[in-house]
Amino acid sequence: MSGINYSEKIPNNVDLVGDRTLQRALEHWQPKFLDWWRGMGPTDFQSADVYLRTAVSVDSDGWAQYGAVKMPDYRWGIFLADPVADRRIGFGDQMGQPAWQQVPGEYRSTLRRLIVTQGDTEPASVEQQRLLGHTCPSLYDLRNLFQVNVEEGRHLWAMVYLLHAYFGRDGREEAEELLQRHSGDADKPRILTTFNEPISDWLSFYCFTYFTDRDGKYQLKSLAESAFDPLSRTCRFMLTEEAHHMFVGETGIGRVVKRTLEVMKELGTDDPAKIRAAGAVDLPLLQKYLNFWCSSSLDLFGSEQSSNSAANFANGLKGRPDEAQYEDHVLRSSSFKLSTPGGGEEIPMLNALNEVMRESYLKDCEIGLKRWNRAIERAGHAGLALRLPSTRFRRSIGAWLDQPVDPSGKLLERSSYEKKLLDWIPSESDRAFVRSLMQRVVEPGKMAGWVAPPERGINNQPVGYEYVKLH
Ligand code: BYC
Repeated sequence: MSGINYSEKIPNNVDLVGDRTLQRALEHWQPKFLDWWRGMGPTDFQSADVYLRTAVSVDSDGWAQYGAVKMPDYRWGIFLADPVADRRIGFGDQMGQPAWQQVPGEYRSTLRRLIVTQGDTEPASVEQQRLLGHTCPSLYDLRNLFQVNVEEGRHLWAMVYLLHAYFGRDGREEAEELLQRHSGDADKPRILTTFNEPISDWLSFYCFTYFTDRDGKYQLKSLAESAFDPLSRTCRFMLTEEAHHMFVGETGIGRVVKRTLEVMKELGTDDPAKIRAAGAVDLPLLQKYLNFWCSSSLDLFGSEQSSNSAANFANGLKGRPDEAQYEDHVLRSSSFKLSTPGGGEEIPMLNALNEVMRESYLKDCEIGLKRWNRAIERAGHAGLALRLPSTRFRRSIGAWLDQPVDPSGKLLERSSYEKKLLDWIPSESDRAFVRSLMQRVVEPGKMAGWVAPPERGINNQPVGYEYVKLH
């Protein structure tokens, strides 16, 4: 089961040939996906040879094969993790009953909505990043961008497979619409706000892969717990691909910090103006980017109090990430202390699951911060340590929506909040400065001046390997 059949038009490990109707429907969608990729995917690099990894099996070890591929020839396909024998529902009111191999009628529209929302983010991120290749800081980074992009394309395939295989005509229509909405489109935007924010510079790309892909990790982990077994299996394999995206974010920001510290040492100053004049990203500017992307990604967990999340959990559709780590899997008798602008409030735990998930997400976000701050402290600049903004800061959804709160979580007078906001998130001139740094570097082994080289290359290749051959 683990092996992937690459001899078919659509590589898969779900025995697609055994279901001719489904195969035909997906083969009908395939050229539309390729048209979308050519029109909305990375611009101008379609004929480049990119050193990409491709899944060869869904085993946890050794699933990837590396080689030069032109992106439109990437073998996008359908890969589900192996089934778990006699898998049972692990949470909610139906806990202990057999997992579902088909969609129960009563949950059909909710499950479809969850799958469509997940699916919508995947092509959205490719669209957000489509121009980045033109300003890549190195061939190593360019290759990582394209790896992330083709895998987001594959994640779209994963959701489209579920829609086609389990949701009939409605599912096929939703699959079409996934290619028709576009990031930032005034008439047909992507569903979740963060996926309509432009990513026009590499600092934003590193922050997006650090914070927003990590939301992906948490959402996929919670869907991997689902009683709907095909969803669980597809999310389990998607998570193995997702790990690289967060690696790109964490090491990317780490390399920016490293380079900035080198420049500070060379100049003997921490004066942001001098650091900028030397072509590097001062740490307060990086902090603004972290504030922007972290707060935007926090919204992706939904409201603190959510009857949707309560119903999804109780019905077995969506669990908590790593559900097995908890003792109580039903949550009918526990409560959660929620902090709101009006003070504290005790609410049923079932209704607080978005917040529970947001809290564990933030803990995970701290890991990179600790690493970057160690480097900052070692360089003797502990006072410039980076921080995560409070979950109350700049929220567009939930209890803290539109509240005048500073990044430390303190409520301010609205007028002073408005005056200070651009001290906390990038201003237009900050963004213009970052854009000015974005000069394309494509000589093998060369690196832009604002980011340090990575510690090692991809798949044991040297850092100076020609990861993308531009023709
Ligand atoms: N923007 O009860 P509420 C990834 C809507 S990232 C706009 O507060 P709920 C990736 C919500 O849909 C992971 N609308 O929240 C990363 C609902 O509308 P309806 C993506 C929002 O439902 C990088 C209403 O507000 N996966 O994979 O508990 C690159 C009330 O909702 C937002 C998923 O998100 C928002 N931020 O949870 C590539 C998993 N937040 O239904 C990929 C699937 C909420 O009343 N989605 N709303 O019309 C879900 O589990 C849930 O839909 C959400 C919201 C977590 C998003």
